[in-house]
Amino acid sequence: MRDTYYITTPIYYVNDLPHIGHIYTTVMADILARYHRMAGRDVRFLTGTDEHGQKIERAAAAQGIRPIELADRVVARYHHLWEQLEISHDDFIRTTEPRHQRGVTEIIRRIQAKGDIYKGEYSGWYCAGCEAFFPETQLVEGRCPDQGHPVELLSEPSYFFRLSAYQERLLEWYRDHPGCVEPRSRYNEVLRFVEGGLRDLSISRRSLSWGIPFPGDEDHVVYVWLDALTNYLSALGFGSADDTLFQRYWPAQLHLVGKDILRFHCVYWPAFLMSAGLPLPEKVFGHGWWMRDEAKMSKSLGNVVRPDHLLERFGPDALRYFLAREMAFGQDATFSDEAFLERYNADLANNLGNTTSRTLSMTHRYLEGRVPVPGGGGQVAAAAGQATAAYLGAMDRLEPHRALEAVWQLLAAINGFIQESQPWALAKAGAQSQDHLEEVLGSSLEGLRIVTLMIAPFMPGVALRLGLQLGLPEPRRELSREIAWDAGPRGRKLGESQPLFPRVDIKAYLKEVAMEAEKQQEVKPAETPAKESTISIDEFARIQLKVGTVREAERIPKSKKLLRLMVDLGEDELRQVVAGIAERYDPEELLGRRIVIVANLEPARLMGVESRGMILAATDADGHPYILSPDGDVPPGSEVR
Ligand code: ME8
Repeated sequence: MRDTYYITTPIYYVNDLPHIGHIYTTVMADILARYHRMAGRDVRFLTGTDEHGQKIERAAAAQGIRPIELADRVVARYHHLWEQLEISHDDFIRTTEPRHQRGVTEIIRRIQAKGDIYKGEYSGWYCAGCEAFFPETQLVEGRCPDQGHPVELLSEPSYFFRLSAYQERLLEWYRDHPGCVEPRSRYNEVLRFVEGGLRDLSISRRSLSWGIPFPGDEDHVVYVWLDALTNYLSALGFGSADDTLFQRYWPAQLHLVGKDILRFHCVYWPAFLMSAGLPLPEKVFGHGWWMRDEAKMSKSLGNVVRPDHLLERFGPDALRYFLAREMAFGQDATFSDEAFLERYNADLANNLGNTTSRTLSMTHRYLEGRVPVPGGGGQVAAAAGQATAAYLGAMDRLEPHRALEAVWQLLAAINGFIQESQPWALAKAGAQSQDHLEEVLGSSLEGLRIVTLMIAPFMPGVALRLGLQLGLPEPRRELSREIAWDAGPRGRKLGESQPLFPRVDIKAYLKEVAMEAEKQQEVKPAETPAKESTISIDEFARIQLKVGTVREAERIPKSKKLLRLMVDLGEDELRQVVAGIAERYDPEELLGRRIVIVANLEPARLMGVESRGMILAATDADGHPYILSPDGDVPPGSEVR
């Protein structure tokens, strides 16, 4: 293995705030980056934001601000979140930075010099949700085949990249490098896709202004995916005067992405690189999706989990652990608060928390905090040997969930050993059992030292605190040496003990969250305006009222009043709105119905579900809602005035 390790996450769109999906990729990349640093490698870990393109331009316009203002706001949230989650990235790239523009200009210059760019006319479908072009034959029921977003017809002059010329070379690359796309099922998908034939790719847009000017023809901007993918190079100084980092770290060892953007990373990206005469990345790993209500959690569907309350209440390490453990790396998983809380109590409070606290407190009590030498270690040493081998193998094979399983097996072995050996009885038995007592506590503590080391990439904060309690110095980036039995410093004393994960009363917690949400949902009576109070036409004009069609409706669990609706607002917008109408309307009767919504209302969370708008309804004297509908067949998205 080369001694540098360059790992990247996708750069995230700034059309909306981050959710669990973005956190997942970034946390997993962080875990791998930390692991490789501990193993002594020269790691470079990059994340960032993707700020150009139609999607961002439209999202900004909908909020009445400039795209860069929207980007600045969302980027600030990303920075804050990565700090809260202890993400240890070395760089954060924004595609609006000059260094990035230089990189994009340089890659296009090289591709052009190779003769792989020509001017033509693009005529076909475009999905703004995926920022991708689709031929008519690929559409599914008139929508984009990847994620079911609406598509729009485009017809404009465009620059094309000769992707078709790279079909054979790509197939060769996949065959010669069977590990270049993982997991295996995704590798097969990519292979099949390319075997099916490649068309040339439109790489410029004329009808869009929010992007990097196309070198040599400023009437066009660079297609957002060519722009975005190049971040992996431009962040290393590619195209800039100083390209030391580029020389040192390119090609990347791992592009970690979600499976939604595999084609861009495994087909377009290597083809661009081949054309530009640059080395290809060693591996693209496409992980699975976090699902909610059996649909992919996504910003455009609005069914996303925002991490705020979990982070606030349980801290970054519990969330990081849950994400890494619950999802088999590469497969899909469902996110639920209940699953989080159960794992928290079982794995963290109980297995990790109790095993450490009982071992530490006995050592304080019976040995005044002195850590005995671990000796041969018997069954704990054997369990540690197995666990560390399994852990290292799993981390190197990109199976972090299996690595955690191995750590928890070791914890179970330590716990079982304590149970069997009964140190409390040995302590009572006095001097003749002293050696045995020291042996038992010594090997349990040594097992815990190894556990601490192995959880460090996953839960850096907890590992640090646990390390202090065990009287350990910080790990020294020599994992393979430190992870061995009896490799800890001799003659040390324990630090002060503190509980790591206080148990949660799950029922009480869920009730508390539900009550808080109900409270938020109670509409505070507006201050009664004075009778003569009027608003100007300009003030009224600020309220965006739109006709929408209800596409999905369902009750929100644990709420009597609330329904979650997905409202089609025309163009490419499907909007999630929570409405307090469940006492009078059944979800089924609302499907297909035209309604009117306040479209530019500040987003709010009701019972933990995000609502981006409000449905207009009249209320009778008993407070029953009556939904307003247009008197005729106006299309969704029509303005109401
Ligand atoms: O696609 N489950 O940005 P994006 C798991 N800008 N991971 C998820 C997820 C989910 N439900 N939802 C999102 C883009 N992700 C482009 C990338 S890269 C050169 C340009 C994660 O903001 C996952 O990593 O839509 C996915 O690939 C990424 O967020 C998409 O983020």
